[in-house]
Amino acid sequence: MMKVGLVGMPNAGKSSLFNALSQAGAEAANYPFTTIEPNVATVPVKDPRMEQVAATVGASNIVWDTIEFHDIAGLVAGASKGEGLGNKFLANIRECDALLHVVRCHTDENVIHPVGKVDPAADIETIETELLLADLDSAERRHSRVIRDARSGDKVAVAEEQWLRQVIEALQAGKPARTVPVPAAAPDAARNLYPLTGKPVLFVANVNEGEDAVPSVVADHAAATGAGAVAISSRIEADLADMGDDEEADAMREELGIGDSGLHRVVNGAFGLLRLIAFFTAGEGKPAQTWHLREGLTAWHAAGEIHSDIQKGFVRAEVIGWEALVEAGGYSGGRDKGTLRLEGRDYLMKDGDVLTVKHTG
Ligand SMILES: Nc1nc2c(ncn2[C@@H]2O[C@H](COP(=O)(O)OP(=O)(O)O)[C@@H](O)[C@H]2O)c(=O)[nH]1
Ligand SMILES: [Mg+2]
Repeated sequence: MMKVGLVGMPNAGKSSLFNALSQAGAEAANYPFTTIEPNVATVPVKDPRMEQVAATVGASNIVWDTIEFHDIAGLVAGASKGEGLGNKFLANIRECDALLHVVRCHTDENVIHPVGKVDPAADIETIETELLLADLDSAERRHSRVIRDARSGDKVAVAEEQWLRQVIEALQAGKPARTVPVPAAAPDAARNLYPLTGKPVLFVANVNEGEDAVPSVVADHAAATGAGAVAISSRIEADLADMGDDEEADAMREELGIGDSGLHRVVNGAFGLLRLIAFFTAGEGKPAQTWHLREGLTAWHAAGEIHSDIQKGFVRAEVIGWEALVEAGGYSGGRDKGTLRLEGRDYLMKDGDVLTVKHTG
């Protein structure tokens, strides 16, 4: 399960977008969202490969992995210093795998702007500053710890210390941590710090009705900071979602020339941002399940996605590519053909692997 958080200035259009994503209208657009809390909605990520895998092994049913969207309200200037409910919001953001940063670009005068002026670049800076300051604080604390190990000559610590110094410099210059590549010699450096500005970001430019281009201030900023960007009109998407799938909504989409592409762009953009690979678990007479993992992680990490106990008791993994499994007609066929392999915990997972973890306990 991946968590995607909606952040942005008050009145930017977060809740409108969230509602659009979670409404029945989204269901009609092939995204059967479920609202599980007022500000949390999930959507299953369908994968046609899984249908073949499940049929091949005779699974009882399919359980789809989900993306959870969180409407995170109230990130305001001063949050990093605990202003308002600052700490709580930052904690919410910390738990997310990626962020949708909603930026008000529409110029509707009926909608109040918190500082009285529509200025996308300034709004982005306000939000990012809070995240940068929170990261600076944790990076400095982590640095003072790691520098001791680095002085003793520990190679990993030396690489991590260098990286932290670069991160601190970047943050001080107003650049997010994701712009500083993690060194090969300290692969866990980012996981140890877990910076808010290290998360992938998709800027959602909330534009005037009838526009569909990302304004250049937003597009340029996204490009300069390794983020993605899409344009939508949150209000129209919310209105359309309210209408559901009826002819009126279709006619309106046609008239506005937006199809159902607005929400598609957001969901696909969010998903693409995460740079995930899919893997599958499937057994006869049991639920087959899809999972997602960051690129470059191992069978041991995959086991942890399934269950912490399975990871703890990891003995070995049986792995077969989904196509090879379908081709062989099942696991025993794969064993005969040699396409089903035994792998250890450091096996690098590939997109489309079907995994069985042998574990103790
Ligand atoms: N004209 C216009 N108004 C919008 C748009 N998106 C949101 N709004 C309005 O702006 C106000 C704040 O939107 P909301 O989604 O609640 O913002 P949030 O504070 O970021 O959650 C509401 O009155 C919305 O109807 C838009 O694309 N165009
Ligand atoms: Mg809101």
